[in-house]
Amino acid sequence: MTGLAAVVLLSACGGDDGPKRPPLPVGPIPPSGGGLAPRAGHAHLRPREPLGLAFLPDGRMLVTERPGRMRIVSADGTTVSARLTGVPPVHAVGQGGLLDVAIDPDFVATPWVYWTFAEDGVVGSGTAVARGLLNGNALDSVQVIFRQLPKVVSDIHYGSRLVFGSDKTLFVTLGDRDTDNPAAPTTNNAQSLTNHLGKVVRINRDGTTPADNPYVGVTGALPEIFSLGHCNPQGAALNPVSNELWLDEHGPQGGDEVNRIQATHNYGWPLRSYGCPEGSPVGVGCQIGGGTHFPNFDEPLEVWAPIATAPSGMMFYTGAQFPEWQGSVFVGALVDRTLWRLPLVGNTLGARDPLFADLGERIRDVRQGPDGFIYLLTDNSQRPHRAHRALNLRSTTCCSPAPAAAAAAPTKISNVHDLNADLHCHSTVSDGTLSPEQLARLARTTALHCGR
Ligand SMILES: [Ca+2]
Repeated sequence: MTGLAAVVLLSACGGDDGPKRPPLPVGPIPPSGGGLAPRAGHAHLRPREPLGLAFLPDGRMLVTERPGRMRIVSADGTTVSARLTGVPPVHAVGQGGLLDVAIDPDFVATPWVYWTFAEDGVVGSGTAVARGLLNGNALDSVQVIFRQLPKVVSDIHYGSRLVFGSDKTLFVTLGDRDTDNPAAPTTNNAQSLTNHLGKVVRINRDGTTPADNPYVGVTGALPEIFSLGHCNPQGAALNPVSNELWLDEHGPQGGDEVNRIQATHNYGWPLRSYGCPEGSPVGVGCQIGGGTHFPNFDEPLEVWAPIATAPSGMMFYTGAQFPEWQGSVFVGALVDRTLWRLPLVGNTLGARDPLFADLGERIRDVRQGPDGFIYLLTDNSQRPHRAHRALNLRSTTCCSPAPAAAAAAPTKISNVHDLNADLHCHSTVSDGTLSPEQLARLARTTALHCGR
């Protein structure tokens, strides 16, 4: 655990890797378009580091790779396209690079693909959102529709996730860019409405600001802001029942959170956290601001403390393939290398349950496919002996047929697909409905079949 914990202790408010730096000065806001030019001397690429996954309506998958590539994976996971053309250069340093990806709610009519990325500015870098029309293996008519302001001289805490609301507006989760240090509170940028650091913003699909955003017309506030006080939100999803945005965010040393996001609400960073300033002794006495968020800030729905889990992608499961898991939230974890299942209890969460921990892989994203199966995007880049297979897409496919059919129909339980196409396994069992524990066990078995 010591080695894994050290990964997170390196960051002021959770990143996932990269060297720790002291809080860095905020740089000037770059001129419009200034971040699109490639910057010389930034070829520090780490190949095949997948960060984001989005399904196309036909079951194929868009996958981002941090160094700046986007690819299409076939629906059966056996083939991977060449990199799509049209993706602007990214700041592929530290935690920066090509980040999340999403498709337009009206993709069939107008095939816009949206993605977030770390964009170079004249000074520093920042998270930005672009979109392009998917045309074969090309992204056409590419335009940057949002830029986090200001750019910052830091290579960590970019966030970010893209989630469309039920009204087809686009939520973007944005990290504090490591500008807030609770041990030396001099900036509190995540608390300020004059910047996009440590915020959730809400924009229209063309990048304009929705007229009903909560800070439209408020003097001194950036109108894109929807909520504030976030540290480094690297996972988000829309609650299918309430249509609210939920997210997970890295805390400092421990204090990772799941939050239910509401307009104008303040989630406390860097003034409150159940985590502690980095380097603190493990315990509750050092919790930032005493830990408790109420009544000044929104209490998190779930907390990992005193040890961080380093949460990544988030998903609400609604599919038919895992009836036992309907009504559960899933959160990937980088440090714990597990998939957390958190059952919804009304509008809050029950006790969490770790799945697939013995796969030993950092889970970057979790998505429900059009087939109702669960897909995990894993990243083995921290394991040198597997570096050549750093980009994995794993389908934990298991079937739980209707009880009447269970006795007669053999049940296909698993496919494991490796995006490098050097690994493709398939096996079957004849059981019927499976418990979550059985599903996890079978997934492990399948992994062993695949030589893992
Ligand atoms: Ca909080």
